[in-house]
Amino acid sequence: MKLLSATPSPYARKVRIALHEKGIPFELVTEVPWNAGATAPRYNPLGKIPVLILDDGECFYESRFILEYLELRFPQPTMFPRNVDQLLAAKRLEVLADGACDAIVLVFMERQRSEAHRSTPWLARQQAKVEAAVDEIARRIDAGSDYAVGDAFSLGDIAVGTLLQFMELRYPELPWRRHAQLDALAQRLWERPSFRDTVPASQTVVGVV
Ligand SMILES: N[C@@H](CCC(=O)N[C@@H](CS)C(=O)NCC(=O)O)C(=O)O
Repeated sequence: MKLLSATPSPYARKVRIALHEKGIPFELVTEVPWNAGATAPRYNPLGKIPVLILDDGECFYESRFILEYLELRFPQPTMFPRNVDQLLAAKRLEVLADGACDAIVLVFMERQRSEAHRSTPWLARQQAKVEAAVDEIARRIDAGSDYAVGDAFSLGDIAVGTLLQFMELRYPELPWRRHAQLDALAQRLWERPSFRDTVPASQTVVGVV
């Protein structure tokens, strides 16, 4: 299978980490989805990466849907806690982390505009979402554990670890390390081979806004 990806994308990175943790071989295809000539619209009507393209041509898009596909088709090792409360906790963390990433992408795009066209209230609205989501994630992770939820690596770790490293790239001014439990979790997660092999990197976006 192939994964259509972009180097800064936290959504593609979630999938790359899950593929790595599950030991599933795949071909990584990297592009800049915002730029002219991007192939994503051929595979995803929404024009977004990540897209997982199976050998028979079937496509899965939207990182959460792709992670569900991987979990259903390749259940071992599991990324979805078997305990229902822990599964719901991990999925909540994913909702919060993905939502924070969405707001950071909007901030990044707004900052691409010239100052005359930039909306200060819009930026403030998105920044407030990121800050509130990070506070809530810090409140909800299992502070006494090595993992975000329960006693095993899961979807919650993938989502939170990915958000925190995306902020290092795109939103370094947010002092998320003031939450000692997030700092400690990040240090542990970022040591994993699946995180070390997928550190986000900038791309040059041309002419979107
Ligand atoms: N909710 C989606 C978000 C995916 C997304 O926003 N991808 C961005 C790159 S980080 C993209 O491809 N944007 C191109 C566009 O919106 O035209 C997911 O989780 O997969």
